[in-house]
Amino acid sequence: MLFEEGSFKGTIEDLSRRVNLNTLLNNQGVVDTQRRAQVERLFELLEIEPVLVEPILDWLDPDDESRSNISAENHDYLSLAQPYPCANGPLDTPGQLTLIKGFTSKNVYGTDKKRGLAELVTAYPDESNNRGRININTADYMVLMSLNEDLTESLAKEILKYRESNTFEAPEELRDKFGLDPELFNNIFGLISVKSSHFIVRIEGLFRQARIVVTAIIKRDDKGISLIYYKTG
Ligand SMILES: [Ca+2]
Repeated sequence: MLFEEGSFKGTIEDLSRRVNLNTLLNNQGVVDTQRRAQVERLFELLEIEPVLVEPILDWLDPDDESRSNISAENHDYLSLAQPYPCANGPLDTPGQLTLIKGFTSKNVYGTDKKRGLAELVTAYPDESNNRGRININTADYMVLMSLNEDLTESLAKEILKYRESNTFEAPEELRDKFGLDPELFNNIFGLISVKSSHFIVRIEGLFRQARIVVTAIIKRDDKGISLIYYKTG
């Protein structure tokens, strides 16, 4: 959009098209094995070692006991040349992955040739009722494939094609429209939804020589829209 001496442009992205890494631990703090398997598949698709899910689990969990040599906890991060504490709690943004052992700007943000993890994961939604469910109407094809090893690339691409002119009104339509094996559908049923509640909004404004970028996370529910995270810079 243009106005005198300046302009702004913005994008909005649904976060239920991504995998919520905070759901690797369930509400009781126990590893959710189904979500762990999903994240490991996503890592494989991105050519990231699946075992790197372990340092994420240790970053999230409240204790200070490393799961393995591959992982790390507070004492490891505090021993670095530039030390910082382990969060021992949920991620706020995918960018925080670069703080976790085994993650670099390359595997988090990608390269010219390869996609990075940050664009496919999120820290939202955090509510227990729809926690981390993937919206099959908007999910990235790699995220669709991460739902189950039997959800193939060709099926994911068929789903994307179907979405060009259709909207899933219920998760069951995925089974019915694509003749999904009932066992496959039952395995992914708990991971999917047809709704989204959280969105990331990015606005870039230019005025004369100045540039400002605003990133915000907004939540939409029965009560309307609320702002839950905001950053400028
Ligand atoms: Ca920990």
